[in-house]
Amino acid sequence: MLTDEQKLFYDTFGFLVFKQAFSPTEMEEISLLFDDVMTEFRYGKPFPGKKRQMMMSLVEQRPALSSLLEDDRVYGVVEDLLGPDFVWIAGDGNLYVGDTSWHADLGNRMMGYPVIKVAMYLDPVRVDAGCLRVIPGSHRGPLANACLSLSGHRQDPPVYPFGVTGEKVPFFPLESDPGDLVFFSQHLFHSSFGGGSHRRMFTMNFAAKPNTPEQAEFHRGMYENHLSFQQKNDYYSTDRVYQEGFLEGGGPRRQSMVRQLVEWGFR
Ligand SMILES: O=C(O)CCC(=O)C(=O)O
Repeated sequence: MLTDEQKLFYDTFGFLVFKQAFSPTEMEEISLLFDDVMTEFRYGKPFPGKKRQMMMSLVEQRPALSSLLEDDRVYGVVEDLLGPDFVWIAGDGNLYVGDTSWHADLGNRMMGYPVIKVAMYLDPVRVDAGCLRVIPGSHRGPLANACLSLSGHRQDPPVYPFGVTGEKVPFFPLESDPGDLVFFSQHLFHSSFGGGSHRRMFTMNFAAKPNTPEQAEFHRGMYENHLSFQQKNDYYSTDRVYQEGFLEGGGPRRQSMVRQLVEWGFR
């Protein structure tokens, strides 16, 4: 499905963007379902716009959203990038408020173990108005190590190792319109600045087939973090990571990506 050039692009720069992968009609449905689920997980209350709302199992909540995992435009690309028997980690639905400072989701953990985030923004996001900014190539090698010091931006008081604030760190903008699909490595440094207080976005996260005890341990750690997040979630608390029935359902593609999770006893 992916060309060799696209795979090389992802390997080298750490991301791939597919413009208008989904039609306006598809996006209308996805958008409505997203709003519906996010509202349900606020017990119908309006979003106050003060603090990010995040819930883990968004795409698991509605069949039309869950089907994205098995859709060629997601599954096919992920399979090409991660190889056979890749595994589902979890998704999340987000209403972002304000800036997201520079970070790589995995920091310097599990370097060399491929983990991908697939993101869909449901409103247009532009360079100084909430689009994802990435540092191309920062997912591996010396640049990955050098970028770790960006975590200083989150210290109190903040530390700016390169002498510039977050907005001034050199980046490539992944501007996005509804229908675009963004794939990026969870080792890639990214941020976003200038977005509003109601930035709608959801993700789907996958990892290559775990083959070592360290990789299995990593998945357990992620699961435990997610579970604890769900239990303490201010908007809606639950003691599961995956929606009831999700791990048992779907077609062969979904079953293949969750089999390992079921064996590990995740729920
Ligand atoms: O869109 C954003 O503000 C940041 C997204 C992000 O950090 C993530 O999905 O890991």
